[in-house]
Amino acid sequence: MTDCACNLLGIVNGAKNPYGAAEFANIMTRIESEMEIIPLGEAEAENYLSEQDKEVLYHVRDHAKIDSLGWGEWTGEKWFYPVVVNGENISTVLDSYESVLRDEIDRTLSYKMPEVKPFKMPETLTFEDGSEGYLTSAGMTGGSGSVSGDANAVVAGEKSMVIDFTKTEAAALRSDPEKLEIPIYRSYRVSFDWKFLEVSKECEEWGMDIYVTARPANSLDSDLYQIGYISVIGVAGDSGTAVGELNLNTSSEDICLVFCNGITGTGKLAIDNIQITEIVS
Ligand SMILES: [Ca+2]
Repeated sequence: MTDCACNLLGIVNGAKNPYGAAEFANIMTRIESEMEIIPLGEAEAENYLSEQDKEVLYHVRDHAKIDSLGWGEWTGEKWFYPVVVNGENISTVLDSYESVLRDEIDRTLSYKMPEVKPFKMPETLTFEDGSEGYLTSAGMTGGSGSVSGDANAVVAGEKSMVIDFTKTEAAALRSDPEKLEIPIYRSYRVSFDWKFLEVSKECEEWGMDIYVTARPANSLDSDLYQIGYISVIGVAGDSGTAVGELNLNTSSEDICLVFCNGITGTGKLAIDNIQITEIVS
């Protein structure tokens, strides 16, 4: 174990004797300095970390404000090219970025660990009462969804949701964060029954591709911040059950479950029995 790992272990466990921990780290450092090869990622160390310790360590690693590429807005290219490539004066270059650095320092000092909210599991959406439940087409550019009792459109029971995808690479239906909160830093299993009612000509040979993913409400039509990919592919008449996982290791707020069209054609997909459960590790 490296002294850095010892310190981290001490911090995570709330070291009762920081001076002893520091001395221990010193001894480890001295021993390491006499070693020809310092072992990295000692598997044995894992035994001393609880699941909670690991969660904290992974969170710190994934949200560290400084990495090898720079620090927030203070990226490597801001100093590397002027100083190293163009040979500009180091002091002048650094002085010109004082406000950028100041902003990053302020941001870092005011950083708070995110609150992980509880997930209130919704009931399975069956559409039998005729309502869309927590789903909506508001703000969607790729089509719309509506509950249908048409015998040909029903997947289960007497009513199902029919999504009309009218555009490629666009979303037609989503969950409403006002009605269903999907808290971040949790993992979910999503499942639903589906049936393709119709697909356009270009999809007849290879099938129409639809996918379900999670996107923040302020970026519903972009795959930039999307997480997870539950795929459904088929031609008219094909049916099945889709199951997939969404691991929301993201700081994006107002996460929506989004039904998107792929890159080819248009068509109609009926869905039913949508279940969202949390995966507790
Ligand atoms: Ca139903």
